[in-house]
Parts: sequence; C-alpha cells; structure tokens
Amino acid sequence: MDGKATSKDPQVAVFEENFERFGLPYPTEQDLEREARREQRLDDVSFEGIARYITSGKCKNIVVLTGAGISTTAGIPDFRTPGSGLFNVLQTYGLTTARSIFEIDYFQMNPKPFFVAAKAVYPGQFKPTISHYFIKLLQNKGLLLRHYTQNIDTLERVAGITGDHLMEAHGSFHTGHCMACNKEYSQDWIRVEIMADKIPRCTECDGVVKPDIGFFGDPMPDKFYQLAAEDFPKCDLLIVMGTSLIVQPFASLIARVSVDTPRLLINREKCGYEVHGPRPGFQFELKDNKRDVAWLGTTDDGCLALADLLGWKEHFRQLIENSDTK
Ligand code: CNA
Repeated sequence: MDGKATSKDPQVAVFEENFERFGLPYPTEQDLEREARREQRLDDVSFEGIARYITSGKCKNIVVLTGAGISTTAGIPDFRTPGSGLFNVLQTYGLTTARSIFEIDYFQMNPKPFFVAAKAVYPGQFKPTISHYFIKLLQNKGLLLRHYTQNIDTLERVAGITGDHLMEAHGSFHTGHCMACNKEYSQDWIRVEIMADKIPRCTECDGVVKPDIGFFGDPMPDKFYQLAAEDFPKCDLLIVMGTSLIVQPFASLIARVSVDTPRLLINREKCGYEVHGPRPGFQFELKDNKRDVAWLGTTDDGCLALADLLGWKEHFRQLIENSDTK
C-alpha cells in the first residue's frame, strides 16, 4: 500500500501514471463537462433517495469501498478510534504514528510491533460483521460489481464474497516470505509463530518471515489498477464504509467515478473531502450537491437501515442466520 499523500507529493504522480497505464486516464476538461451535464440520478439527495435509486433498476453496478471500520464490531481494532485503535496499542512501543508499524524500514529495524498488530487482526479468530454480510447480500442480488477492501483480515471471504468480486488492495495474510532468502511460508505456519508471540524466522536462514500484506511504500498490485480501470467507468453507485479515506491511492478511488455518480458514505464521521484524485472528494455540504450522501453511525446500523429501506430485511436476516460462521 502507499501512504498518505499530499497534492505536492511525487507519489500522487506515480499513482496517476499507473491508473493511466492500466487504462484509467485522467479525465479531460471536456470529459468532466460532459459528465456534469448528465441528468441527476437521485430523485432526492438523501439516504432514502439512494435506496429508491438502488431499487429503480437503473443502478446495476455497485462498487463498495471499505476499511477497518467494518471489522471493529468483530473485535478487530482500527487505527484511529480513540481508546480502542491499534494506534493506542502501539503507543506502548513509543511509536508516534500507527503507520510506522507498516513501514518497511521500521519493520527491518524492529519487527515486533508489526507482529503484535498482526496477532490482533490475524485471520481465523473473528467472524464477519453485519456490514460484511450486507456486501454479500449485494452480491447475491447481482448488484455488486466489486468490493475493494483495505482490510487484511479476510473477513469478506469468510462472509462468502467470492474472489472475483473482491480486490484486497492491501494484500492478505494468505502467504508470507522470508525477507532474506524469499522462501515462501503458509498462513498456517506463520499463524503458529505469531500466536505464540514469536517473530516468525526462516527455517533455512533465520531471516524474518513477513506476511504478504502491503506495507507503506510497497507498490499496489497491478490488479488494483486493472480492476479500477474496468470497474469505475461503469460504476453507477459507490458505497464507502468504515474508512477514514486517508491512505492513498485507495482514497482517490472515490474520485474515479464520474461526477454524476451517486456516492454514499456510511461511517462514524464524515471524511474524504480531500482525496487528491481527478475529481472532487465528497461534497456533502455543497449547495448544489446532486449525489453525495452521508449516513453517520456504525456501519452495521447503516447497513441494517439501508436493507430495511430496500425491503430486503427478511433476505438479510436469512443470510446472516444461515451463515455457518455465526
Ligand atoms: P482507519 O484510518 O482506522 O479508519 C477507520 C474509520 O472507520 C474511521 O473513520 C472510524 O471512525 C470508522 N469506524 C470505526 N469503527 C466503525 C464502525 N463500527 N462503524 C462506522 N465507522 C467506524 O482505517 P482505514 O481502513 O481507513 O485505514 C486504512 C488502513 C488500516 C489499511 O491499510 C488497513 O490495512 C489498516 N487496518 C486494517 C484492519 C483490518 O484488516 N481489519 C485493522 C486495522 C487497520
């Protein structure tokens, strides 16, 4: 994953080059004007308006973007929530930013905080949340074009969202590699070491074994850009849940849908005003806002409320009831 980027940051140019290289070029002035001239898609710029749009038959390709906030009710701490975030846990190690634990230079110097954090989010200990099942419900209804997640906890897979509908933008714990000799290790082998509070060490050369999750400064996988180029031009609703929209280039995805595409944020607080993409971040307060809606509260409550408005309450209940991970 790449880090927080400012508009002057040379990293932003690198992301843009990659989006362009994989087929999602920066829009021209004319493109933006054409998009802006299109008819407003929501009959009302509200949560209810979004629900009516989903059931209107005009909304067929929903892209969902998520972050750590959809997994906090599963018991996995996020980075930023005061008192419970990994941030607080890691202050024990004298780190001033949670980001340090996912920085390769810091990891090479001191891998311990990373493995403490990894233990907290390691796959196999947690169950998906209502929010994960809502995304699965969108898939079952044939409306989910893709779910882009920043999470590394693999709970979307546990909820049954299939690999072809999923982009794990920051990698996963599925495999790991020795930092010195590149020997591959399985998730199960690494799990045993991490759960025993050990730093996993290569059986061949004693190098540190790092799970294959993206660190700050690691390039995003090509697949991330390829899928974005495929998905964003046809996305007709963007749902963003449980993320502070700080990490780039993920955050810039909200600016890759056309300027007439409705966007719904379900989160504890508003965010995503400045995302350094080709189009504006969220513009909830703009006088002539035609498409951005914020629902504030927990993502689980937001998903339940939306399912209700959509008339999917019973389907949703059944899906959660029938999941074998209850
Ligand atoms: P973040 O920066 O910690 O932001 C989380 C956001 O979600 C904040 O705006 C919170 O207020 C909000 N939030 C937390 N809980 C809820 C809730 N129940 N309902 C509604 N909103 C809530 O996390 P991001 O995902 O934006 O940051 C990206 C990093 C965090 C990624 O690189 C992840 O890999 C990394 N991370 C992942 C996990 C995981 O896999 N579960 C856990 C912690 C960190």
